Amino acid sequence: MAGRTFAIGDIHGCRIALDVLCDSLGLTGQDTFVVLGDVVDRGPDTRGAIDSLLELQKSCRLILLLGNHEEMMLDAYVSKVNFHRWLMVGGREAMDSYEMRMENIPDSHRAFLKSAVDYYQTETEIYIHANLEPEVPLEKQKPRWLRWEHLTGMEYPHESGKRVLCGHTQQKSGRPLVWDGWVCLDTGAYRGNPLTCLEIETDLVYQADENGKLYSARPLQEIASRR
Ligand SMILES: [Mn+2]
Repeated sequence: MAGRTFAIGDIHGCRIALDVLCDSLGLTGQDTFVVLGDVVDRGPDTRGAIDSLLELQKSCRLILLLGNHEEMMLDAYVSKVNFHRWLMVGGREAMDSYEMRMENIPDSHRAFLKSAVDYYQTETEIYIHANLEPEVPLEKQKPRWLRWEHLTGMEYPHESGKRVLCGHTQQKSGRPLVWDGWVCLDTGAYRGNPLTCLEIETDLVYQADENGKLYSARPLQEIASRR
């Protein structure tokens, strides 16, 4: 049996939703699980979310993209100014899960964040955290676009013709946003919305929330909001 491919939107410390979702998927060594970035910050349990992904890494092929929040967390090691800036934009909640001490962050967690990549692609899809310039080849994209630039929902399809999967631009509706050549899977899990995962081969959407509720799988075209 050929493996499945999943992309999951911004987790932001929602460990319970992540665990419920992943348990329901039954991932195996054949499957690829693409984490679109922003695993850390804002939500209740950054430490737990990273632990869960480290565990998941043992049972499937896990690809972690670098989100702007992972970037800020790694930069927090570099200077006090960075550290305090990060605390104000969600880092405080992350640090709470480590009892507010950088020394409590396990080396394995830091190494995991450092292993994150800028993008991932297949024959048919491109996976990024935030956004990209549609006319620029993936290899030449600027880090600022890939990690920080918000979507307008009116971007053109990428020049490669591949479908772009991304997170970062929070969909307060709790539904993925879809338009020509694009899918955004950041559904704002940390603010009470469901966490969203898409199975690429079937376009089925899987969702769970931080209360532990698992939603039934639904076709992307049914559940998505559109531009
Ligand atoms: Mn982000």
